[in-house]
Amino acid sequence: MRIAVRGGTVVTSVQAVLADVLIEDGRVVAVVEPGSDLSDGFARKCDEVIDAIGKYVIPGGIDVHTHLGSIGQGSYVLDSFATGTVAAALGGTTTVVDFASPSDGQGMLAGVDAYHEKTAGQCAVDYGFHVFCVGASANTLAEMDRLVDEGVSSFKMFMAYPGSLFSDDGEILQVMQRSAENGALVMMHAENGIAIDVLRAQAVDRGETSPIHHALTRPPVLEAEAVHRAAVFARLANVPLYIVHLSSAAALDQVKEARHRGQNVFAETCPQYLFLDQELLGLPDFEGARYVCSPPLRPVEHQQSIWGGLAHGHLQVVATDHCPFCTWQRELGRDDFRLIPNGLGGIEHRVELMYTGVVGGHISLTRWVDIVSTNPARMFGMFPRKGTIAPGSHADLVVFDPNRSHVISASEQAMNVDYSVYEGRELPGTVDTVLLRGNVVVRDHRFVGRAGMGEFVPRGLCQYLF
Ligand code: DUC
Ligand code: ZN
Ligand code: ZN
Repeated sequence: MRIAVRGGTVVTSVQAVLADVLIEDGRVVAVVEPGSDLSDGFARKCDEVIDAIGKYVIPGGIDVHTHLGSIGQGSYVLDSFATGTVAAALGGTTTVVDFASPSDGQGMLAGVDAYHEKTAGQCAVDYGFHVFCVGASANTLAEMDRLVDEGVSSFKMFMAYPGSLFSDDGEILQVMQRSAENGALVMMHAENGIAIDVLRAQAVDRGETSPIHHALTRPPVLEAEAVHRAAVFARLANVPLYIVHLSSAAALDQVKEARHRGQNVFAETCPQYLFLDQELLGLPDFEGARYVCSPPLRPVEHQQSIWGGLAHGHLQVVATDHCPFCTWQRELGRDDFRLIPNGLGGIEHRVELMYTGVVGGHISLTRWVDIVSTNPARMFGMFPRKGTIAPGSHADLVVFDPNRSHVISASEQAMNVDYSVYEGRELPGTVDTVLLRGNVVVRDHRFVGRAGMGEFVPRGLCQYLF
């Protein structure tokens, strides 16, 4: 199968150039001057020529933080691998890395096996796994080694949620020490869960049970403290550290400090921390419950700092933490915000939302590609198979129309959730065509792929060290 994508501006993390992309058997074979003899000759013997004139051609988006079909928090995510990966494709994301979450008492290896079963034949885009790592038993540490060998090379730990996913300081240090040996990357949910639980109980005792108290009892200082503590352990163990879903200016300052010390401390943020703010949790009639996620949405002034962090390289990745719950599921916490299942949906809009940052002057075109595709690929051991457009790389491509705007509406979304936290927001550009390893999966904004086209991506070690 030979395809040529012709006449577009090819944007990678380093440059934007007018070029034709020539594809054979799922891989990029050449990126050449438009109209060159090579391009013309290839096009004459092609199965398909895609016209990208006036459009950007970027590497397929990589969303390294999703929770498709996950079970927990008294409810379950209705957006499954089948539905969520179609939404991903429509939004220009061709690879997701989801969290295999072992059920109670199940080891990490068994948890990953269960996720292989759950995803088999389901996914419309390529997919990999991280694993939730709770505690540091001898078995857990041994399983880590095995999983790294199997291409599952990153482990999420929680400084929040005492009594369930929480690991204590000693356990975190031990897992980091093991990662110094096996090369795994520790991903940290950095919030001080012990202190947060005290604040939550005190709030409920005072009768403060509505959704806004979810945010007020998880203040930025407890995120910043946890980032600092995790960075100290990473320094002791001499390993890199990846902070997930960074939400606040104070937490960002801690990342910057660690990086100034010379540490490989990295962080991702999510579109919700750039486009939504804490006031939404105060909406009347329990509508605020729709915006509950952890860490919580922050007061609007944090957004400027987070954009700055992305622009200046202190933050490296934008992922969605896609974990949507329907309105009826939020009802679980009508009388007590602690019972509202938390997480927001966004897998369908990340690439287009972040392009808003280019139009708004927050980030450059190449930085956009960097944070939605190239850095995630490098951070999680997929580069240069993924995350770039170069000879030999997977032909995961997005043709993006910067001149066609559209408005987000739940009535048109593919994500399996009954509302959109971005309802009514205008996006200045639109994903037009998407290729997954050389197969057209989105054409004219319509999904034309199929479940099962997505393949498991065994990943190597983090390639992002400086
Ligand atoms: N952390 C996540 O990464 N996702 C959902 C909830 C949470 O605490
Ligand atoms: Zn988390
Ligand atoms: Zn998450």
